Amino acid sequence: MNGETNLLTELLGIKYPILQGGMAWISESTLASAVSNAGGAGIIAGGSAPIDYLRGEIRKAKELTPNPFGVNIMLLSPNAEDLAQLVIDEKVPFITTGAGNPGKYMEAWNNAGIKVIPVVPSVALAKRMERSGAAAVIAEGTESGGHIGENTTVCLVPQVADAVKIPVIAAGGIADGRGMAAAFMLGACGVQMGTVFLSAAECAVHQTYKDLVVNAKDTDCIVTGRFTGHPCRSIKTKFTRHLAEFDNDAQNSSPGSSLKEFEELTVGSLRKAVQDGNLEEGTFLSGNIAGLVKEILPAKEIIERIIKQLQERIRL
Ligand code: TUI
Repeated sequence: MNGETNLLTELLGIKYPILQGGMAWISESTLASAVSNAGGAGIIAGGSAPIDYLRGEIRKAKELTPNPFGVNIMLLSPNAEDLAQLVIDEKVPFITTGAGNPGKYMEAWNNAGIKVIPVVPSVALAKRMERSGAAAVIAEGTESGGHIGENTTVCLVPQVADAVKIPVIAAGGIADGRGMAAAFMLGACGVQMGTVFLSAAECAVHQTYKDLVVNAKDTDCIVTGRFTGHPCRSIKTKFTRHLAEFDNDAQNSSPGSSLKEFEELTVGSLRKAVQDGNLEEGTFLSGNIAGLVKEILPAKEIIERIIKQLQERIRL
């Protein structure tokens, strides 16, 4: 490998082994096509969006880039089943999955020739996914934004890399060429990055969201919702500090009583952040690496800077 092409670039037909995280409400056709046009793998996030909207986004991206792009399927979403079929109908070349085990869809996707790349928070799930026919796995450390597992990137990636033969992509806490070089040292052959692409000029989140990311420092993220079983990392605000109190309260009282209140507070909170920049009721999902992200740049420039930094450090 010369620092650029490798197993993963060959698998996906991309120039650089960089995947853009499929971020619900955020990763749509404009961002995904900008990343794919820049030589990375752009990804449209299904989230819980209506299927007709997603079909439109996939078709728009096909117009905006001649290069491959993928779709992320968030398995907790009520639309997961329909989206699983949509990616087959639209002949999407590769998909990533998150927030669950995609086992029940694997056969249909493999039969359709779709390359499946599940996010795995553990070695056990990585092995199961390899057995089910995954083309690669994304070992995502707890440094990530949004829904997170427990293990860190630096611990998880080498263990997954030792456990499977398929390509391993590192995610969580990576936003520059140093992080990417470190991921290679840990045994990954590519990276997935979400937070740094929140700062892309083509990323359509509210300006308030971008400002929070580029002004964040190292200690500005917080995890909420551990007591629900679906912990989420976001930027610290008055609202998310309040949400974090539920975790402490749940230890001292019956979690059931506070679950309903928590759900009422958080329903729609990502949309309120992304579309409205609502600091009072929005959840601004972000990875712990936000402190490293300092400016708004076109996706092409983000990727080229990262590859330049990478090449200054490693030649494999
Ligand atoms: O999925 C993500 N990040 C997300 S999804 C999301 S929307 C959401 N909002 C509130 C609660 C839950 C989701 C926001 N951010 N990242 C990929 C990811 N997947 N992280 C962790 C996992 C994961 C967890 C458990 C993958 C598989 C898994 O399997 C458990 C099992 O069934 O074996």
